[in-house]
Amino acid sequence: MLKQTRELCDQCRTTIFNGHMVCRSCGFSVCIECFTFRNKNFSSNDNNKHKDKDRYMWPYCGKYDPDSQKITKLHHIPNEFIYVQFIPPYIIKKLNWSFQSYMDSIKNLERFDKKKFSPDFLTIDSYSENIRVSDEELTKIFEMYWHSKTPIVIKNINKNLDMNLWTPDSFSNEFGHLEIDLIDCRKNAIVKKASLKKFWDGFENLNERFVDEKSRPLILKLKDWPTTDDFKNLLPARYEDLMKNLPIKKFTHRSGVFNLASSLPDFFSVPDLGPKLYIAYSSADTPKEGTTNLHVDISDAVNLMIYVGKDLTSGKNNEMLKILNESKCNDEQINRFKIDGERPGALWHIFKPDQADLIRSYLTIRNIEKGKKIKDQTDPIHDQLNYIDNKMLIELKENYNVEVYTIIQFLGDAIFIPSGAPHQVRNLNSCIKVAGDFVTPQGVQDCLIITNQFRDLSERHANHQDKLQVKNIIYHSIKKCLSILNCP
Ligand SMILES: O=C(O)CCC(=O)C(=O)O
Ligand SMILES: [Fe+2]
Ligand SMILES: [Zn+2]
Ligand SMILES: [Zn+2]
Repeated sequence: MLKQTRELCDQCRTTIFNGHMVCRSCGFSVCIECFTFRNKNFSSNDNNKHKDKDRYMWPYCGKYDPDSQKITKLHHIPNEFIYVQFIPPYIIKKLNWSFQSYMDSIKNLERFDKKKFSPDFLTIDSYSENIRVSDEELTKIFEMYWHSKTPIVIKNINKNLDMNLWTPDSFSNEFGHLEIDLIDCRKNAIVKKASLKKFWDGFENLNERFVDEKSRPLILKLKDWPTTDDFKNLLPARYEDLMKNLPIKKFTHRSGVFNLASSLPDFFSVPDLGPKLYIAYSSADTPKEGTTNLHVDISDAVNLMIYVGKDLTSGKNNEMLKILNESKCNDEQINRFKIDGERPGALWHIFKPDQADLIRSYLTIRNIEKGKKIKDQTDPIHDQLNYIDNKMLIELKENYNVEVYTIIQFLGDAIFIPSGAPHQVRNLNSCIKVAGDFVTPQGVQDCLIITNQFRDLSERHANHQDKLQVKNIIYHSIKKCLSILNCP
């Protein structure tokens, strides 16, 4: 394998971990899932109008015909494919044997019940009675709950940050000259090459904002930034400040021992797991629209509220309290605002991964009822086109028994989102958040499930690319563990 690459399936573009099928004639290589699907799929697409693809949407096999000296376009015949592996079979066998023996030796360990829904998420204070709780202590608590797929909030992470680095002014002074694609949250459309200075000018000031055709100030979002650059290279001082303060380091840091992504050897192209900035204006006035629609991320993630802008809720008295009450968040969160005077940044709804299919059914039926056409290779969660408002949340509970974690993210709160958990966000004030992805032993199974779901999305889908390479991560993590445990 070449340095810094990953091997992709020529059909679905998912990373090939090891075994795959290769056409003897043209070298077209497909993953086992694509091959099996093609082999079993009798309901081919007879209306196919794609001239370079066959009825199964596979490219034709370019076979050189020595008689006509032309390349002929033939259908691929599964029988003419050969099975190829990157890793020699005896190594896989040995690893499997070591793994099974080790698992047998620990089989009496207590198993956790993952399915239980605890109605409330867990909030931990990283500054208990004004004393900083050590990361070891926080990690112990985190490890007790993370298998249960419950979101975890750790408060007061901002206490030791160098806040001069994280203000709108500091970003504007350093990066204001750039022109960057932003997102218009109302329309879910891209605003091409917008001035970052103007974006920052409008962050806490409605009069400075870009406006739409009806002269309404736009609700803009800069997401996943820096998009392609490494945060560490573009914003080194902020990276250092963040890494010093990001909790649960053994899991969240790039090199954390329980971040399985750290097991990938150097010769693989490293997946970009962030950190990334999410900076967006408030959507407090639009309760039916989210800052970020319902979606599932590819791995476990942590999102830290690093700056909350001025309250712009039309200057009305108690407007924010009204919004919080309507959100049905719990009393503890209301009191953080009402009594402790903390600054609410964003409203999160997080669902357990095993509720995703019920949510899919609900949204599909609702979209059909609204006259929307359901296209092939789309998905009501992965398409990120739906925001579930309060009325819909009630319908989901009443008709599908789907529960939701409603979380207000205050300044300094780090929210841990379990892999596979559908979630959506509505900013109640303009916010600067920073988020990082990581792969935990407790969450890796859901990463695999999501990777397979992304594989089924159309090629044009933003989520289609398998950037995480979770199968490689699993293989190399097991290998590393067994060698540390000194298993034969
Ligand atoms: O803050 C947002 O708008 C989205 C954040 C999010 O989805 C995440 O961090 O995974
Ligand atoms: Fe997310
Ligand atoms: Zn494939
Ligand atoms: Zn071929």
